[in-house]
Amino acid sequence: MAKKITITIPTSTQALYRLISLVLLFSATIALIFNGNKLFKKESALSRKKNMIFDNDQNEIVDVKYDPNFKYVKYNNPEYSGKKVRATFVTLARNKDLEGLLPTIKSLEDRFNSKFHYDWVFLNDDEFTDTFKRTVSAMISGEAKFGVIPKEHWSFPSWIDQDRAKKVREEMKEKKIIYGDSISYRHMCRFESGFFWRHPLLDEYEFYWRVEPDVSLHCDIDYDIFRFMKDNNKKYGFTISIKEYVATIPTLWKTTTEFMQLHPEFLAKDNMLDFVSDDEGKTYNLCHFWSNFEIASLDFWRGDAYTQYFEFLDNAGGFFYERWGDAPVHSIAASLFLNRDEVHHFGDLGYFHNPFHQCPIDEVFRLGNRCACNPKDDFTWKGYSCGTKYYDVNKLKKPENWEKFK
Ligand SMILES: Nc1nc2c(ncn2[C@@H]2O[C@H](COP(=O)(O)OP(=O)(O)OP(=O)(O)O)[C@@H](O)[C@H]2O)c(=O)[nH]1
Ligand SMILES: [Mg+2]
Repeated sequence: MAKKITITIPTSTQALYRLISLVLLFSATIALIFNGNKLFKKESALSRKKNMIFDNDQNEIVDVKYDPNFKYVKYNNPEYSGKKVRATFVTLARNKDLEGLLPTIKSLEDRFNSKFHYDWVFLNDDEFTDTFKRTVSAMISGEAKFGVIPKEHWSFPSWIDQDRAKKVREEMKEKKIIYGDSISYRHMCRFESGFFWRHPLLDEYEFYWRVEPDVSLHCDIDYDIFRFMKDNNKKYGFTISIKEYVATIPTLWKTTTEFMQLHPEFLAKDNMLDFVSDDEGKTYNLCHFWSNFEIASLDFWRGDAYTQYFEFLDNAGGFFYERWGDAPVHSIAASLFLNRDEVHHFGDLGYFHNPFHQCPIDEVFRLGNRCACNPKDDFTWKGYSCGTKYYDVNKLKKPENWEKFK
């Protein structure tokens, strides 16, 4: 008959075991709370890579090595819980621009909007075709809207002397000034300067992002850029700044000065006159934000200062008697009517509009955001850019080693 052995553990030892178990359980819980998220993410990233079979692997499992600097592997889009802003993309285009727009929309959707689903407004001086509407709508994760520009926003105002305007176009053609002989380019510049936000399709929005055909983003944008604008009280955001062709705007500064004398009340207290003038306002240094990219407040254009400024410029006729561009017009207004901290340089997006690139020069940033660009191409710190000036006048810290990218 089997002998029954009874082991009696003293009560004090039982209590000790219980205590040890509790401490172990507690430590494991704490470790999971603080590291679990990271651990699990990394493991699943690794196992996904391990489960992939590559052509030349002969079914071997690849040992994935993570460089300690770049161990962050993106598999999932980050989650966003914040409220969206009333914002939209805006594109002025012709039906023939469709081909140039598709890769652009794809780039912006992949890099940004597929995470946020903002709307996209398309404007045209002609009706968009069904093909245009169908094709772009299929590419956009927000709602795509299409509007026709009213005639009075895209035609010669009554006070323009047609003979004088024609003569200027002929002279500019002789001098080979870019778009100097174009009527439609002038309507485009005047429309972007003074009318795009007056289209009823834009009424419901507070911010916009201007997009042109054939532009692209080089880096992932993992934050809500419109939310950033609103939360930080930014009114105008740009990527590239550059000098204007002086032959297109001979009297723009003189006209601006006349306006400012009539309306000194519109000058912002902490304005950025030092960005657009090197001699305290006597002359224009030609610096402007390259307006093919703009993320800005629609209310800024809707406001009194800009509305009256545009009207003054339009009456002077320089959109037709010269070839004033919307870029210097917007930039001068932003520099004079806004406080400097309301303007923002988006140095983190990576952007291309022929022929210039903006490419973040910081390598860790570039790799972390999957930027597909060469920092040597970055225009920001080059001689013809106004990037250095912008950082200097605003006393902003330039990225490390920026001098190497001059
Ligand atoms: N509907 C319409 N859109 C136009 C017209 N001309 C230009 N645009 C649009 O206006 C914007 C600016 O025109 P662009 O031709 O890109 O002007 P730009 O950027 O100064 O010059 P590029 O260096 O050629 O790009 C783009 O979004 C064009 O699609 C036009 O006649 N009709
Ligand atoms: Mg363009």
